[in-house]
Amino acid sequence: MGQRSALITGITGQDGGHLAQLLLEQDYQVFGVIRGQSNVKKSEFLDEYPNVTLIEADLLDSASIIRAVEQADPDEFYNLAAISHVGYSFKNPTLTLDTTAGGVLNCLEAIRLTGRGSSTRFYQASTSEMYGGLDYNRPGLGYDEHSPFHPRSPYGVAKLYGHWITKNFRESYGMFASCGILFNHEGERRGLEFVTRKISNAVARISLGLQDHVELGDLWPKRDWGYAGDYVRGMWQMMQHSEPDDFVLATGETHSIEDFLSQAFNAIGVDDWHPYVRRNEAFTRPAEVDILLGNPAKAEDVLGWKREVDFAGLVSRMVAHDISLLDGNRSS
Ligand code: NAP
Ligand code: F7E
Repeated sequence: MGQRSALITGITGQDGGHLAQLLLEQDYQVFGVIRGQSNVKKSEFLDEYPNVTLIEADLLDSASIIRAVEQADPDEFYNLAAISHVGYSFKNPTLTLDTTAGGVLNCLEAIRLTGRGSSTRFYQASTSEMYGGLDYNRPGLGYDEHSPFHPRSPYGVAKLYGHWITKNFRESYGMFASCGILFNHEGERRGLEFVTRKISNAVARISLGLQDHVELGDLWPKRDWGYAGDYVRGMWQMMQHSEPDDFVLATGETHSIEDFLSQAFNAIGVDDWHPYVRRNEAFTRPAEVDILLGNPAKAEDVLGWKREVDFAGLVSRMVAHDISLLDGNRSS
């Protein structure tokens, strides 16, 4: 078999970086979609991954995605691009709809219209936000591939369209199109706008005397938080499976933001985080997802997927990374 090729949208995002690394290690030829005429992440990305070929395209521009598919001629197409921030999606719902929902259709159509419907395998980044947390009626068991969907944000609603249009292309055209229903996954590459990285970065800055508090919204919601490196391995495993299917990736544990704060502040020797945290309504949402807990039994049984990093390990590696990053910046 010759060298395999993969096209990744969202390559500048958290999962895009982890996935590019995984595929390069496996000797794939990796192509990444990059948008914007002066994307600040471009040179940063190329410094880290000089062997990734970047293609200028935008999920909103269907012709550009067709050209990207023609240039990369991918064996595997990972659609990771999205407006992915839930809070932002309430403020910009139309852009979220066009990107996070319509963008998926543009990718699928690009594969089909370029005659690659039977040769290119497609991965869609579906999400636990499609469940919404309201119908959590099986305490302890968690959401699985058969649980009902009830999205609670423009982001969740848009992702549900992406999920169903991917299944529709599988059923209508026989495409190898799979959806990974991934619960929250975090790590050193997580954007600072997401709560875990916002906390790990603030805790690192507090420990170094660079700030004295952090402003957050609601602290009671619970999430099933795993490590992104484990989850991109699961994406790849879905693409190697004998048939297209949908899989939940999760840890099977759920923790509140308060739990995350305790763990993160413990890592710098602080027992009581309350003096360092202030509430700011700006970080709350019009509708909240109270609790998410996933059941990854199918991925474990069928794909042999297993997460390696646990909650404590995740928090401590994020805090340690942010401390060393800030230390390095201070001394350079
Ligand atoms: P992320 O860090 O927010 O990255 C999003 C990526 O999408 C960025 O590379 C961004 O590029 C790109 N993008 C946005 N709009 C675009 C457009 N119009 N055209 C092309 N690219 C565009 O997201 P992530 O955490 O890596 O997540 C990857 C995917 O998994 C997303 O679809 C997300 O919704 C989904 N997901 C994430 C989680 C999680 O916990 N991380 C869980 C379930 C599902 P720029 O650099 O140009 O902005
Ligand atoms: O919020 C609460 C917030 O923005 C987590 C995305 O990757 O995972 C992510 O979505 C919780 C929510 O992630 C702040 O209200 C409190 O209850 O880190 P988040 P998310 O909304 O769970 C899913 C699976 C995805 O698919 C998404 O793409 O934390 N929270 N205070 C806060 N959240 C933020 N961002 N900032 C705060 O200050």
